Amino acid sequence: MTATAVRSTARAAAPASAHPSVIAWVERIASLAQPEDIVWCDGSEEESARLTAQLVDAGTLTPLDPVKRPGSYLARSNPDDVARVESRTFICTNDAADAGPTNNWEEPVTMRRTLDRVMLGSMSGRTMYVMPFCMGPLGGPLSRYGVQVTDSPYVVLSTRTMTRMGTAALEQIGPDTDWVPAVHSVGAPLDPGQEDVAWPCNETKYIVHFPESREIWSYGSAYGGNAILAKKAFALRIASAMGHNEGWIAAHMLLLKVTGPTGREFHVAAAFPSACGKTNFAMLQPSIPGWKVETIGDDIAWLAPGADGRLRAINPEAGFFGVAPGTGASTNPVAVETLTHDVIYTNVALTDDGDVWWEGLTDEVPEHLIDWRGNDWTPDSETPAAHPNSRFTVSAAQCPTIADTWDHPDGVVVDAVIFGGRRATNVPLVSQARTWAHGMYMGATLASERTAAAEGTLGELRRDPFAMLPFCGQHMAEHWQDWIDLGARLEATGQAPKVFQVNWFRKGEDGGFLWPGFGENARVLAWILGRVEGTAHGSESPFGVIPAPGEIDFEAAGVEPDQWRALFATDRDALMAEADQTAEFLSSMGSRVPLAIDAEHALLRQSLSALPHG
Ligand code: OXD
Ligand code: MN
Repeated sequence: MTATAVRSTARAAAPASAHPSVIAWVERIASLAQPEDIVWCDGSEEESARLTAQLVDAGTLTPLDPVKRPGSYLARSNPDDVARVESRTFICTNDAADAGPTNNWEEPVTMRRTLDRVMLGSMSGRTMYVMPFCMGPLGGPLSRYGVQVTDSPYVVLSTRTMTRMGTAALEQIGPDTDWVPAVHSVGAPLDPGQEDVAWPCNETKYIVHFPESREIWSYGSAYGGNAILAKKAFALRIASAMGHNEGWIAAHMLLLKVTGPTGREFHVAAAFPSACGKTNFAMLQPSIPGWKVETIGDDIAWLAPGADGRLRAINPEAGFFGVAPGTGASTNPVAVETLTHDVIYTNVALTDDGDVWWEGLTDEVPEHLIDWRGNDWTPDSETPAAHPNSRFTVSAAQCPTIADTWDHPDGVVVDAVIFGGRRATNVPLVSQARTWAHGMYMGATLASERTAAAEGTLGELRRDPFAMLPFCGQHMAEHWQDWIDLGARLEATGQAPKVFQVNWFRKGEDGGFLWPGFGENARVLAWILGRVEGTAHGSESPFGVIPAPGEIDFEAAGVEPDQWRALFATDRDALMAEADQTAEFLSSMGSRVPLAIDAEHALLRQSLSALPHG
């Protein structure tokens, strides 16, 4: 098509409800990417069925057994397109200093030139789909809008599950609506007559964010966060910059609702780095009678003070894009039940009877599988059957523990904020921050050990402040300041949530985990809520307030008294060594580190120096 023809196609196909600003943008991108055709997505069942059939024909999706996994499909990606590519993810602020030390920065004008070059004709021979979407409940005060164009029907199906996508979202975009434009191309134009491949993509990849103009451009990948731009690119990176200007926070956090034995309801927001069990915690099945946990979100929360001065949160997403390996009946039975129907699986293994399998789904390993690359696999094979980053894409509404409040437009009131990493040493099972600033110090210094540490020494720490390291679209230290400012607003009305740190992963001398985790984490959650309610007294420690003797029945969780003590042990030398590493980390964040964080670090050092030697 000529550029003029492309433009007029974009306009002709636009629904009557499309705002002129959206149409003009679609025309502009169409004349750059030069697709064969343009389809405005309505988000309907019929559209989804049509695209699914098309993807089955193209070999991108394999239907699973309709009795074992009704409505479900398996996709196998190109083996070089299997994960988010952080090295190709850019934050293009006008001033490099505003992207901060943790992001790849590139000068916006140069980057725009590069994008124009790679996007020129990048969709030729393909259909460009226009997907209006809403993050958060439609019309909600905390919700925000976006429009993504993509040349991947697989990305359309994924976005339909992960967001409120289609006509209803488009109708919300009026003259005064700020909406985020997101351009996505797999970067694989087709010549006339050229046969397509099952998973088109390009070796060259760009995942680019312009936080100041609130734009996203993605080229070369169809996988997950690289391509479902509503998720990490919008709901975390662009949203962190939006929140900075508008007084709210985009957080890499799960949200859950807990009901205690008295019937009192609480809501909890928890930040754990990627692959530290957010989905498992969000779907927790408490081991203690009388407690119920319901799910609101498993990955992202948007947080803002409500009109009543209390902290409110929404899950901006509508689905779960979860890691399959490690999800099984013993680790997350709720996820296993959620995944029984209407799921798109990507890069898991296929069983001989047309079902899916991945490491950790069952204790028993099937005798024969087709692995994620499409090859025969047996238990003797040297590579995993499912890719370690294989995924399921499923609607949140079909989770059996989804809370009735999960899509409440005003969000839920957050009673407790939790930070947690994967730490073999030093960090106790649970502690409560003394103050909001102390809690923010816990968030800012969050880390996971890269290697299992030997007893008494400290493994190399991968810092992941607020679990946002790959997802912060602003200067990291400014993100910390936003949290501190949020606390000041909440404290002004005396209604700030309590802040806690947890660590399910501390190891004993024998290298084994000291705490069983999973359903037993409910005991920790119950203590946290006891602190919120004022029924748990706790005791002072250098880490903050920890459970007083008798406040957590650890023996019922199968933990011996000496293991329990080890979960809270303070090794002065190891803690001092960590404090030195933390000082280096804080100075690597530059001059924008909030004074309150530096002050907390000094306080920690003071309390460590009071610890007995040896
Ligand atoms: C995710 C991640 O996919 O954090 O949620 O990487
Ligand atoms: Mn995540």
